[in-house]
Amino acid sequence: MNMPVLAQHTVRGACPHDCPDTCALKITVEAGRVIKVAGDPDHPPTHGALCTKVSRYAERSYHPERVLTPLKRVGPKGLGRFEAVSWDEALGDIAARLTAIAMRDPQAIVPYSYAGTMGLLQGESIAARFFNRLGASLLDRTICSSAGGEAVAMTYGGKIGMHLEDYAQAKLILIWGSNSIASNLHFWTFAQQAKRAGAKLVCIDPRRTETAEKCHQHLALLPGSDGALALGLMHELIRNGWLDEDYIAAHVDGFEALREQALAWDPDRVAAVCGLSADEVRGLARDYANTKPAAIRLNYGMQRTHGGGNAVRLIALLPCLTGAWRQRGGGLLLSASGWFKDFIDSATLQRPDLGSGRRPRVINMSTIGDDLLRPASADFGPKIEALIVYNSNPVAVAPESPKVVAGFQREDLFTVVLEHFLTDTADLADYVLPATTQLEHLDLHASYGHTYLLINHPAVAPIGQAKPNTQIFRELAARMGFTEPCFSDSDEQLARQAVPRLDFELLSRQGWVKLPLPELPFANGGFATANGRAQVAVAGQGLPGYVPPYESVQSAPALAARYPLAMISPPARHFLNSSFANVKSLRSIEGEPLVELHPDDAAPRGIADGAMVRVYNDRGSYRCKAAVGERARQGVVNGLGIWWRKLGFDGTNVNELTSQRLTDIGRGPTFYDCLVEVAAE
Ligand SMILES: Nc1nc2c(c(=O)[nH]1)N[C@H]1C(S)=C(S)[C@@H](COP(=O)(O)OP(=O)(O)OC[C@H]3O[C@@H](n4cnc5c(=O)[nH]c(N)nc54)[C@H](O)[C@@H]3O)O[C@H]1N2
Ligand SMILES: Nc1nc2c(c(=O)[nH]1)N[C@H]1C(S)=C(S)[C@@H](COP(=O)(O)OP(=O)(O)OC[C@H]3O[C@@H](n4cnc5c(=O)[nH]c(N)nc54)[C@H](O)[C@@H]3O)O[C@H]1N2
Ligand SMILES: [Mo]
Repeated sequence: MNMPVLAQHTVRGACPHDCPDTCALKITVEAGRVIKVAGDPDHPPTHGALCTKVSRYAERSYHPERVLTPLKRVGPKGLGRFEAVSWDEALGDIAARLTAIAMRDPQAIVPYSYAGTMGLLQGESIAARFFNRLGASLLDRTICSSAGGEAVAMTYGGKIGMHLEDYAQAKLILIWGSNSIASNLHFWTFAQQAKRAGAKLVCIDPRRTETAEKCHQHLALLPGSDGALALGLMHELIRNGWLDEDYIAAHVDGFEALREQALAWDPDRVAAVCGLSADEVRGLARDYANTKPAAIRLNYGMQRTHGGGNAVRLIALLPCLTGAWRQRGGGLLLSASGWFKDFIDSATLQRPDLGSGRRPRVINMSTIGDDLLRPASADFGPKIEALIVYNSNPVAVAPESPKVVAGFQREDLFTVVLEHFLTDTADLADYVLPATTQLEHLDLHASYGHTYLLINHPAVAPIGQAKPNTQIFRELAARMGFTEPCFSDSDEQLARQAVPRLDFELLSRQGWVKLPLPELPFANGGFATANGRAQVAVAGQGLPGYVPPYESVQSAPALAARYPLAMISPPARHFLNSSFANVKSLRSIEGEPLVELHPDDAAPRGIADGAMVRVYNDRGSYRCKAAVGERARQGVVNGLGIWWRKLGFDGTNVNELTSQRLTDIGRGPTFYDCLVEVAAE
């Protein structure tokens, strides 16, 4: 059909970003160019609204600095100097280098990817097939959510919980470890509905975020003390006879042993550990026990400390102890992603069987700094000789960047980065391969904050010479001589393979389908554990308890004598991790890299609002501006993330200071478990 040149049409899309909201998009195209990206008014969670970042998605895709041809490094590593080369030359050379390494040991090749796009296709489909077939090291994808994710799965049997829409029915909502307005905006809409209908909103967060300001109450606890607070709430539930003994008897395994331990956590002890008052602890327990329905929106911000996993196990038990699950609008949500498990055929997408029985070693993405610097050994296996990075910017986002940078700078490391932009990571690559953005490729999206599956139709043809990740790995597979037919599956075929149980035609036409799930998931028990009951104790882990931070004034007094301030580094509202840091209009809203300090911490250090400061500890040092005010509580500083290093004042960002120590459960990073000192310049 001949379309008139200026005719507009709309395409159904999905936001690809790492965010619980996974919005349905309506993309307007005119003359082969996207002119508008809007939220789909018919998709209930999106409700026609987008965040500031994604409403500017076209600005990101048509950004003048997009990488649009394959690039090959010229000159020494790290100068970020490249020349354009053909796809043919780039893929031929990469295949030759990888083949030579694989002949010695394919485990010396490591994939490094995360959720730059959360798409099922442009994430781990052909890429996973490629690395499985190759026998490369496996990647343990822990950088965000594995502590809390594994903890909630130990308790409920999966990463499952309340339906997003039901928060509108709650009479009390605890927003726990989440800056919802910044990072879960479409949840906030439902919380606002509840608030208008009389619900009380309580925010539990060390930082006075924009969300905390809009709640009725803000409990600014010390980072990493959430497990103690949960034990204090249990203490009060037990002492005051507020337990739902019938629900516990019918649907919870093993509470008796924890009952004893919780009785040791009276409000005074809890208050001292959490930096709250005993009345705040008592009041929270009273509200939680006596308001029905009571909902908890737990988010990943509270599990980035040593005891993050145990804290999630304790908090996840609370709605089981009060029977909050019985009512619509009661319960808890950390992640909804487990609901998708039965509807997505990941074995077909990723083909672990292509490894033909080999069991490659596993590299934890959260310790990539140390691992790149490790020599070969019996324990570790071969030295890492090649890294293939896609959907991630590890040089900016991984902890303890001085080591990450030193690793990426190794002249004997061969690094390929599939990217849209010359990020901090791409700057250290041997080859940068231009990837398409969400406007240019097909994909499917599950969500970790709601229960709809979405499709993203390509709106326009690939820009420049960019190719979808799937296509790049297809072509690389062919160059490596991988002849299995699964390497020829098209994106359309992959999409159909991915969701065999859903109505693909409806999905394609409407843009989204709601999963068929029980309305009140655990009103009568029915958890996803082996016996259907919520689990208090878990084999190998025992009972949950309070695990103090590695680095805090209470748990590490000698370290705290030198570095007395606890630093957290939560996301800046107008960036998405490190994505969008290079979109000028968004960067200008964020201003400059900064650290927030309480006036009582700033004054003795002679730090004025707006002054340049140095934030430092034994791992590194980071220059930024001080924002003195009430966003920070006393004793805690907030270094908002995650700036690109090269856009910072001295070519560093906040991860210069964070450590590679791992969480108690899930082998996750402890970004918010970090003592520092701040000095005026
Ligand atoms: N605008 C925006 N949206 C985002 C992101 C982004 O970078 N920008 N990131 C996305 C990603 S990757 C994720 S994983 C999700 C979830 O994203 P999260 O990283 O969980 O982000 P936040 O909701 O900001 O939650 C962090 C909150 O936890 C608080 N916090 C820090 N330490 C503690 C603690 O020890 N205890 C408690 N109770 N609170 C603590 C912080 O002050 C902050 O307000 O959001 C996604 N959405
Ligand atoms: N200090 C500190 N560090 C943190 C956090 C924190 O709170 N504090 N948060 C942590 C968390 S929760 C997370 S999830 C991680 C996130 O870390 P990452 O997953 O690395 O996230 P981004 O920084 O957004 O980088 C994603 C990159 O993928 C690219 N990309 C997007 N779509 C595509 C595509 O289709 N193809 C290709 N090839 N590339 C694409 C983007 O351009 C971007 O550069 O960071 C962690 N780091
Ligand atoms: Mo994340």
